[in-house]
Amino acid sequence: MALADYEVYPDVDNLMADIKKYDLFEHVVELEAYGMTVVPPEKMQASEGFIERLRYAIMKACEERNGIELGYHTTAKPDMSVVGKNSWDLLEEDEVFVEAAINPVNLTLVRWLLGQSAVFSGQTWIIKGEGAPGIGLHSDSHGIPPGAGQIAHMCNASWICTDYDGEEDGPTLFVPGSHHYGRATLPHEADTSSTPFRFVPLIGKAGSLAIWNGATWHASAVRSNPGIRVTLVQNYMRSYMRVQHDYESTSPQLLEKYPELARVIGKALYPYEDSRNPDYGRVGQMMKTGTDPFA
Ligand SMILES: O=C(O)CCC(=O)C(=O)O
Ligand SMILES: [Fe+2]
Repeated sequence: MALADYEVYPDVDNLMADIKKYDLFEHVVELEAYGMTVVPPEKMQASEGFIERLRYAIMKACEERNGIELGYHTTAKPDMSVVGKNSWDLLEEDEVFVEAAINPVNLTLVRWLLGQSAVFSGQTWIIKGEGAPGIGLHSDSHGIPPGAGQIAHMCNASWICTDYDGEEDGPTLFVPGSHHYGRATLPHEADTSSTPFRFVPLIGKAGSLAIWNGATWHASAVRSNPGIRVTLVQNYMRSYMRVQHDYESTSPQLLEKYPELARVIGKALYPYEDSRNPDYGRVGQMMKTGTDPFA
């Protein structure tokens, strides 16, 4: 008999069932030990053509919002001072962004890290052309002081929309195990050309999901290959964090169509809807998050 079969710890039993169903045990172990994992496309339960639709929607949003033409992703030569602008708040741009946010494999791993009350915090694209520079080592767990490293407080679940076959593609770089340090990098640790910390590149085919504990130190490599790297970055947080984007005003039609979205934007959590009167349903849900890291 498996421990989950006793059904005495529902917040974990439900996760165990999904981890088993989606064959994610190795990824959970990697998240615990290394602080990051890459789930290949064939495990992602995405609909046919999902990653092509997502890549297209990102490129279209970038073109429309920034008044540029990117062309095809294998040959695009974007002006790097323009493509990174206006890149947040994508959810209502196209329903493919909702699919990305509530993908069941994605949410299983997000909830493994942040508990059942994990809240969606924001989505942004990364479009990176030939010659684009890398960035230095950092933690995404902004606002978490040293001393609070026992659990994940936020996570980054990024959809890889173009192949990352090697460092020439300009991928993210990770310091395995650095989430255990429980602090952000200091300025003299951040430069990848001089840091004493060893790092590994994120390698994965388009359609993979790279997910990391927000405290895992990461950077990115220079892109030397032609064409563009396209990524959808998604951040999720515990309910006590300050989210990057307040999704409270998401269209009611969208929330009705996607109940999982209503849950993950924190419809059952603070803040109160009526600012003068407490909403006791929300109080109860928030109090429950204080009982267990998986709640
Ligand atoms: O992959 C990259 O270019 C770095 C991205 C990054 O730091 C992030 O998404 O938090
Ligand atoms: Fe980051």
